[in-house]
Amino acid sequence: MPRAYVGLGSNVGDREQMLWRAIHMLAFDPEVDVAAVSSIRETDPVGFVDQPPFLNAAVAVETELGPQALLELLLSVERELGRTREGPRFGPRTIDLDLLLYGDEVVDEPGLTVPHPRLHERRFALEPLAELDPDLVVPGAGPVQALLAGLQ
Ligand code: PH2
Ligand code: MG
Ligand code: MG
Repeated sequence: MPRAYVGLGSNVGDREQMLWRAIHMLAFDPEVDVAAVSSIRETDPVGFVDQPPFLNAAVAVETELGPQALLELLLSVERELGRTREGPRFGPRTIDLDLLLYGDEVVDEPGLTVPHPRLHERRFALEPLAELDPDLVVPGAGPVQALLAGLQ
């Protein structure tokens, strides 16, 4: 079954509860198996720096849902957890679920780019991935370990 990796982030409200609620909602979906959950780490905000620190994690999921259907599920979980799209780009959010990797597939469609276009430059996303699978390779970018080693 295809294995995908989802990055989770929260920096508004009860951050840890948000992450766990999202993970439980994914696990509850009949078409998704949550195969592994990384540890949760606190990270400094990247991109839009004047905002509270994030909690970040990643999960490995096995699913017969294709990349678009999996994205729809992630967006619906975000909505159910009260995520709104107001505020600045990269700004504060109760919950963010990003499709980081979908097997070794490369997807470039309106609304969906896989691997996630900023994954290779984001320690907060690469570290939990490397924890889940140290041998992961990001299609088009290289081994996750090498990407981490290249960040200053
Ligand atoms: N998400 C962003 C922007 N900046 N910084 C950290 N540390 N963690 C995030 O999850 C994050 C961010 C946009 O999705
Ligand atoms: Mg994000
Ligand atoms: Mg997102």
